[in-house]
Amino acid sequence: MKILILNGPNLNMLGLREPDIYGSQTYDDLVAFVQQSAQELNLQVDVRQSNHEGELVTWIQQARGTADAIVINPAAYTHTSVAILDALLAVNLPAVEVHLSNVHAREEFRRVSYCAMACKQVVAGQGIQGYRAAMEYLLTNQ
Ligand code: CA2
Repeated sequence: MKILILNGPNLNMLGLREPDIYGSQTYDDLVAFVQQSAQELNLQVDVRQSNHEGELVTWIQQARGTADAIVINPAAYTHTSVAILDALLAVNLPAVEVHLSNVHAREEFRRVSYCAMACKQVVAGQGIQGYRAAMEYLLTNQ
């Protein structure tokens, strides 16, 4: 099983600020953890990060025919992007949304997710472990 793992804006800044909310691990640590987990679960992963909404949309479109599922942390675009929602609906691949923090217990605007409308599951508040939980979910719900 091939999973495209997408990360949205500012996640490349992980570990540099707000460790109380997002943890002290860096984006490189996140990638290493995801790759290690994928190896253990016998999955193939392609892990990417972009600060640009259109680039994320293009990568989702390209997943059609090249990936079996998508794990996405759309970061701030979670709460604003109909374009990412539409791309996920268009490719119609099983998708899981991940958030490092518990978005349900933060500001009101973080409780709204457009992307979740196209996802089978939302994992929030588990830090980088949430990416592994999302991969496990997709493995057992193919
Ligand atoms: O909890 C999550 O994973 C979020 O997707 C992270 C986004 C935030 O906008 C979402 O509401 C929840 C923010 C990612 C930026 O992360 C930072 C990293 C270092 C310093 C500041 C922000």
